[in-house]
Amino acid sequence: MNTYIIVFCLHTRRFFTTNPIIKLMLFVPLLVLGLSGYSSHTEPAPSHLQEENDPPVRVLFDTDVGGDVDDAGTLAVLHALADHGEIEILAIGVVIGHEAAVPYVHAVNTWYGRPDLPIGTIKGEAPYSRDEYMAPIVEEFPNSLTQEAAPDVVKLYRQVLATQPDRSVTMVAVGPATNIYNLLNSPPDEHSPLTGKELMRQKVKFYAAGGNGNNELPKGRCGFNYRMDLEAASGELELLPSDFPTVFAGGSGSILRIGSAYKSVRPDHIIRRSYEEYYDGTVQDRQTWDQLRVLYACRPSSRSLWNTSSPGSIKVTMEGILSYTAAPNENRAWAYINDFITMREVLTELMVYDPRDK
Ligand SMILES: [Ca+2]
Repeated sequence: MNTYIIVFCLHTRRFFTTNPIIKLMLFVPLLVLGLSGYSSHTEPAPSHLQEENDPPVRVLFDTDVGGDVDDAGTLAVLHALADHGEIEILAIGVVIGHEAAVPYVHAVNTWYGRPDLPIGTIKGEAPYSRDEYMAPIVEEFPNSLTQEAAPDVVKLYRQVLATQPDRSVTMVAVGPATNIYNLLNSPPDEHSPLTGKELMRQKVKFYAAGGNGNNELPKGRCGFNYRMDLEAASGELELLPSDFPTVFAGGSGSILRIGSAYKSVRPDHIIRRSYEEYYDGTVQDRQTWDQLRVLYACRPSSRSLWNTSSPGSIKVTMEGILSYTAAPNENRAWAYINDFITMREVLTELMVYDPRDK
């Protein structure tokens, strides 16, 4: 039943956004879906995921900004959480190959008052390169960091991790797994005598993974992010230490679409402008895979809005099939929203936040 509803929603996307009767018909089952707890496989966040972080949560954020506009909406969420004192953004890494990505992230950081926030970028072969909205924003808003001038992302991550307290860093990947896989495989360097895997084991307290974009765990096709670099996706799941939780919290983003709320903010809001460029001039709702990954990772108190699976093993094949196996001693889980109404309110407030209203 639940699977049927989700498949129906995905295959009627056009009607979902334009036809009010269809919208109502779909909303009611979604509400029931949420209130019913979604699935017998899941439960409110297990005890090891219910702990409150002492704010601010220290965050490393890895993005394929430019491919899809949910990354832009997620940068808005990050900066809002930082302005609320809930998180400290340690650094942002770019995993996409487009030359506008670093200047775009720098423009966003600058607009939110964080021009000095470290930005790293992939220097080798990128999983893909695309710009669906960034170039006009880079033209319109101040920025001064180029792709060439930005440091290598793995070097930057190693440098940042090495200087943080043990078990203190929350990592969030909202794009292909390439940068994280390269970090796991990185050798000792001037920043740390540890390998990347050892460094993550020592420093990371939580990892929000970028997979399950198709909303198909506990078993099914992986989403766009993992598909863009299956070797890295499979590799990260082989290498990630089980010392810290790895949670796939973005799946419900296929269903929860937000973005039209930008119509109510000032015309020069940088993320509103990004959504306008993505949709050829008028903001529209867009899926929220990446915002969900960040919120689950960065605001532990929000985890009651998801049902989280019991601990288990999660793997992906080279054919792109994700699968979960319950296992008490493994430290991976997937999570789906159980309260869509509240989640929409929470994410919308963070996305439309304007630092000029501080
Ligand atoms: Ca993304």
